[in-house]
Amino acid sequence: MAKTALITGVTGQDGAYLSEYLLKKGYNVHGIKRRSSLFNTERIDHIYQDPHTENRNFTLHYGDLTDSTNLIRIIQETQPDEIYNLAAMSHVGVSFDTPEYTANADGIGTLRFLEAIRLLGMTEKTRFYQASTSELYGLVQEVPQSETTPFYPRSPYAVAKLYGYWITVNYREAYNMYACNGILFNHESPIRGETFVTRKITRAVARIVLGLQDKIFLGNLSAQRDWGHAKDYVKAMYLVLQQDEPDDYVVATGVTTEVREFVRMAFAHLGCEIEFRGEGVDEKGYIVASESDEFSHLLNKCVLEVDPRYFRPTEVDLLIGDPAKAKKKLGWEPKYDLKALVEDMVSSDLKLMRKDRYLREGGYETLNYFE
Ligand code: NDP
Ligand code: GDR
Repeated sequence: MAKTALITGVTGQDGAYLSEYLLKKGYNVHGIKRRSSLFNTERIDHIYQDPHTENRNFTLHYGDLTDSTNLIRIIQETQPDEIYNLAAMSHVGVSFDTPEYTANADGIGTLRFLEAIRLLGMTEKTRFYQASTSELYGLVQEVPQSETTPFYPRSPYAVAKLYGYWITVNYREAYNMYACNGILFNHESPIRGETFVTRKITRAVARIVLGLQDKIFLGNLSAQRDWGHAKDYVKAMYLVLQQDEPDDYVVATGVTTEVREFVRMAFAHLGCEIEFRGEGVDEKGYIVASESDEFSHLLNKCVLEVDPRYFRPTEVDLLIGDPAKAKKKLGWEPKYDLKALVEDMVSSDLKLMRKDRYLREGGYETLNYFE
């Protein structure tokens, strides 16, 4: 019998990769998406199945983490063997602007799911995966960070996720539920949201070299992150729910890199060398060499500036994970290193931006409504 999975956050980066991965494994996949005024299914359009398709194995339901009634109804209707709770207000910077909503969706949203499973009498049938995060570690207590490192969250997002983490552990212990946390470190891809730093960089690098944009403005260039590829990380999510006993796992590469270095690698992939001059808010990036004639117009141009508006009231300076437990117990092994990740993202954005430039040159730009 095919297993049934219910995925929240199905329209997001991880939801899209995980859906495709589970469909390939023969699962019936149900996804919860929010109603929005524009289509928001771009990342899953390639696997979408029309409601009139016979024997369809990918179904979308409208729902929201802040509405328990619909969560209960969807779980009852779909009877999932596995729930992957990936939905969240996932932007750390934005959580300082929307702290109450973030607590409701990311913190209490997790409780709503666990309680729905319990109320429906499905604790024996349904396994639950919670998308926990390396942001829980926050202010550095020890490195590398592992399952036993104390938490010290540094944003409304991380504090909300701390509740999600502990309520998952509590329901496991109190009601003997198969409920697990994947403590995932940053993972990126060509379909990463455009306002996270890696995608903001790869998109801007592509636009700068193609002459569609002059420069990029970034915040803290010295932050260090342990970046992996989302394709590798959704496989770990699946493995977490396939074990004999429920448990919590750190998923990371074990390598950390500064934001500044990510920028250097992104330009380097297109044969451009960037040099950083100055310090703090006065730091700037200049292109000092180019292998390709196509990009020689950038030589000696300032293409990067620091804008303090992107600084966070409290920052997480250094994340580096220890994935030893996931490797040993889950047999998980990432395929992508940072260089391969950067290449994948920059190549994809270069293709997208060439399409943009083609449209611009063809005169197909958006017009003002009243012109
Ligand atoms: P994204 O921001 O790409 O996707 C988030 C998803 O959640 C989107 O589908 C979004 O819908 C949905 N969503 C947001 N709020 C609600 C709500 N109130 N009700 C229902 N759905 C909602 O995140 P990622 O895919 O990158 O991350 C997946 C999960 O993993 C998140 O919980 C994130 O916090 C966590 N995480 C991510 C890491 C990473 O590096 N990517 C690392 C560690 C944890 P819409 O498309 O409509 O906006
Ligand atoms: P993060 O990711 O906060 O780690 O959360 P993000 O890419 O937003 O920031 C990483 C680091 O880069 C610094 N930074 C900037 N960040 C953004 N977004 N924009 C900028 O212009 C910029 N300049 C510098 C940030 O200050 C930070 O130090 C991600 C999310 O996916 C979370 O949901 C997830 O839980 C964690 O990763 C693990």
